[in-house]
Amino acid sequence: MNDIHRIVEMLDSAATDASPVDQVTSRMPLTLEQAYAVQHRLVACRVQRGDTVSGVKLGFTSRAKAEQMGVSDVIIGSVTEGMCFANGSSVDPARFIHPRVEPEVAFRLDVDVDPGDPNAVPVVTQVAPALEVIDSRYRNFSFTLEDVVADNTSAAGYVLGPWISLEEVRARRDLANLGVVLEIDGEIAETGSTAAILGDPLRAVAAVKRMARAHGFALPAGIVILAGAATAAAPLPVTPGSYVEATVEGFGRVSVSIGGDHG
Ligand code: 0L1
Ligand code: MG
Repeated sequence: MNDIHRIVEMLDSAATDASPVDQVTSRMPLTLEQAYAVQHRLVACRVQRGDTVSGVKLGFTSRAKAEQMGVSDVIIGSVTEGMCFANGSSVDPARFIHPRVEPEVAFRLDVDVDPGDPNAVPVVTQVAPALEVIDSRYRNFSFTLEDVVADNTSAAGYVLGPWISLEEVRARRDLANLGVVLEIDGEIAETGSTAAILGDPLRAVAAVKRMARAHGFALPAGIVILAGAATAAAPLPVTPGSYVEATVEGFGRVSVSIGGDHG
């Protein structure tokens, strides 16, 4: 069994058992290329169990988070149908280790895009408010850039609000300067602006194509693009009945409540 295979098994079990592990790079070096190879294999494990890739996500899209990590570029990961919770539905926190939630903007890719084709344009015409649940499989959320890439960029769940026409939004508002509020149990947990997402969330679409080309991701029509967080992530409450809601100014709300047996 080679090292990559062992890392994939470790991170896959950590996610399925909701049990944290030590960061990979504390025991062995990992290049960025190897980290993406681990990530692709982890996602393949999910697909083998019957899940389907439903989209891609970017991380480190805010300057503050990139600086905190000492990185100058975004990272890319995959999200699956099994990670998608319906808007307003209830999620069992027992499936996570130490979940955090962040308000995001999502796009839907309208056309198949060959990331290697310089003329291929990633067209998006629909936009939605979104919540992303991140849950590092590493103890204490402690990782290097390579660790977090290997761990599929901490992807653990997402919720999409109503899709609306991008054209309609842009006719009325500046997509790059919309207020975003994250509320937990009716209290404001975080506030920010869509400007925190690469200066303009639409830049995420081009960044996804560039990252997909660099790191071997497919971009079929219909996938979701989670553009990145508009505020810092907040701990996802684990008390049943808790309620998390994000509002993106001018285009709606998205929410999830906490269910399950945990108190
Ligand atoms: O989606 C994100 O912005 C998270 C990227 C990974 C870093 C983290 O887990 O905080
Ligand atoms: Mg995110």
